[in-house]
Amino acid sequence: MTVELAPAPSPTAAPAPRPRIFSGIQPSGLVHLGNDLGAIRNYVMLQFEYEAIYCIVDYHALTSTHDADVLRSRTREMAAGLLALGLDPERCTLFVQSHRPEHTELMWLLSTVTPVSWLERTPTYKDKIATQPDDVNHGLLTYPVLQAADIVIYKASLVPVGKDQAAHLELSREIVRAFNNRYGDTFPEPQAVYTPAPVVLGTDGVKKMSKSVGNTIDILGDPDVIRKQVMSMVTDTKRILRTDPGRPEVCNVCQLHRFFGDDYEDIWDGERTARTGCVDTKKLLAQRIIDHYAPARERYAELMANPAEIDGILEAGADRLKPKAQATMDEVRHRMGLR
Ligand code: AQP
Repeated sequence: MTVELAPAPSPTAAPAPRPRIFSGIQPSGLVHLGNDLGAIRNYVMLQFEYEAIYCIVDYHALTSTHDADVLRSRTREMAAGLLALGLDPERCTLFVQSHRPEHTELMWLLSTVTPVSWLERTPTYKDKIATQPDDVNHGLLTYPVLQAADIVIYKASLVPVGKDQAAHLELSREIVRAFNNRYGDTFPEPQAVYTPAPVVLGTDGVKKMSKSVGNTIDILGDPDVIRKQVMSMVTDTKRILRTDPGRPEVCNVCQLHRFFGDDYEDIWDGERTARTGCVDTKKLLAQRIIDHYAPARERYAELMANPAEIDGILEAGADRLKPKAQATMDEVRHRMGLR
């Protein structure tokens, strides 16, 4: 379910509490174009108007990443990436999930109101069974319950996510309803806030862009890598010869041009009339992505050279959230008859 965002409060109005938003991102690799177009752009915008809480979900990443050093460094990289793309620790709270272990206690409590059948029908669970058949761990099945706990422990009402997360968010709402029905009105039902971008497809042009699939465009990576990734993109598969007319509406490269410049209709026209070839269109896209993210790439390098700054921001974020997390847990334990 999507929501209309409330207008910004007028500067003369009495200060009202800002609605709280929450979103999480996995430290499972470098931040990619799908993350930015699908979610991070909203994270940055919303921090100005809402009480924004953003979480690097390392507990979730454990379902696929099993090397401790890799997870630790990816967590720091993800924090640097989010800060470089515009998260401002003065305006939002950025923290690491495992630094607030109350999330996992709440997850257990929520799991007792969650039928297993709801989890088994989750599309991402079915995908994971296919992509990591030798590692179908329990965490993959219960991932949506932890996700619900992440959101509701702060009683967040809005969740900026990519459209690929729609089914998970609906499940969070169902879990909240089940809890509230059994134990009384405790949590608001979280609602998704989407960017205008659809689910961004990966370089293969078929699957959603995803770190675990390896079809990403790593926007904060080396420009040569970005160029290589964009040049490897699958375009309109029916356009065989350079002189064949292209179909921009099914070409992933053409679709991505919508987000990098206001001349995409002209670019689409070039493809339709075979005035331009796929290679030209890809070269242009690669350059635009490289240019667009150049300042963020620079800031990312500065942050990565100063890990103490990143760690300080993450620690301060987790400390700031402690009273909120503990207050929710006190209420939930009381409602459920614990202690
Ligand atoms: N392709 C995408 N299109 C639109 N939005 C996307 N998001 C991710 N991919 C796309 C949004 O980014 C936020 C963080 O998502 P994530 O942590 O689940 O990142 P991921 O790239 O999806 O990670 P993995 O490792 O590849 O995990 P799997 O394969 O398990 O999904 C979310 O708001 C998401 O909607």
